Amino acid sequence: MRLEAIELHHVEMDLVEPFETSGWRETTRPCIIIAIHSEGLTGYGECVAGAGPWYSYETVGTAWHVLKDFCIPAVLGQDISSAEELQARLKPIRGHPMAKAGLEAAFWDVLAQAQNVSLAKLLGGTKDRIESGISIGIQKDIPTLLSVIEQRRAQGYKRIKLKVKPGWDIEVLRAVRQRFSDIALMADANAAYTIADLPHLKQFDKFNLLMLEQPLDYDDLIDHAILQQELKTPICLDESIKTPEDARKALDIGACKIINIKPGRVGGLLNAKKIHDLCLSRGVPVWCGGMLETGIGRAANVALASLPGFALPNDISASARYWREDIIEPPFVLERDGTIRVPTGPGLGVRVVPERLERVTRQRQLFHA
Ligand code: OSB
Ligand code: MG
Repeated sequence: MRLEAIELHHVEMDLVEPFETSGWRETTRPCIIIAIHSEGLTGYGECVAGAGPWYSYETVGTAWHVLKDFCIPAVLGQDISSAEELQARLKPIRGHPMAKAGLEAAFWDVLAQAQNVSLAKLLGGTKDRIESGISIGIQKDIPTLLSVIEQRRAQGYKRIKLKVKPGWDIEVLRAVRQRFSDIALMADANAAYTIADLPHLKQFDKFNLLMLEQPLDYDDLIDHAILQQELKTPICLDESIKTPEDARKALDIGACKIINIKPGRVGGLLNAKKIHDLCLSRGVPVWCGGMLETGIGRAANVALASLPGFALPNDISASARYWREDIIEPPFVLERDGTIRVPTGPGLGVRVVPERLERVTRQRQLFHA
């Protein structure tokens, strides 16, 4: 497929409610929507780099720069027939996985459309619906959190993930378990602890958690392996797994028992699939994480999560959990059984609504071959 034109949209959308983690708080979500025009088709991808370098070093600003000055020149006007080929062209560019992943996602969409298959099918997906979980940010107090959980459970979310940090952890989990003794519950620390907190972290074992996500530093594997030895609760790594090689090393040294796969964090859907394949071959469960995506990124995540190794509920919630109005149609909705349907139409299988994309676009740039 000849990549005739590529367009970048710097988008900003207001979240329906603020989202707070151990390290940052977001009220509006920026992202870059990438459109690839090829052979009369348009493919869309989302770059999930955020407003600041809080989750990882990438930001909308660094991703825009790297896309404009390096990634796009490496592929524009080229005839590229597979994601492997696209990845090879981007290989000289070190790091910047979110920038690369957004571009690769747009390519996957256009490739699937050209073959008249859904992205899920092209990736090797086997499920027609995916398990939907919800990630609940840090709240102002415990009563507020309990009512948020109550409301989300009533909506049908089958797995609840709580953001934790020192001072918002043991007491919170105890209160949640007292009120909801049997819900599927997990915690995500976004790297808020160190190995010196080991005695404190051992207390997490009392709450029957599905897993504890990324307790230690964002690039650590070694201390996680030490911690996992001492914890009954399975550790799930998010930030620390940036490549398929990281995943292999983490599993080899016992740094985690579960991996959260985010295409943006690992440099694209192809690498995401490689991590999935590795974990499936080793009997390690994976699930798809989220970065508060618009419907474009969400559609790609849903397609990915339809692969057989995605054995645990995903951080893929309904569009309404994030946006008053998504930029795609139809929006993703939660089915009564706590799942989200995998679109079956060609490519992403959802329609990007041009007026809505226009309305949330702050800046755009078109690159012609
Ligand atoms: O650590 O998983 C995370 C959102 C933004 C950045 C990092 C994370 C998250 C979430 C929300 O937990 C996942 C979602 O619903 O998109
Ligand atoms: Mg996380």
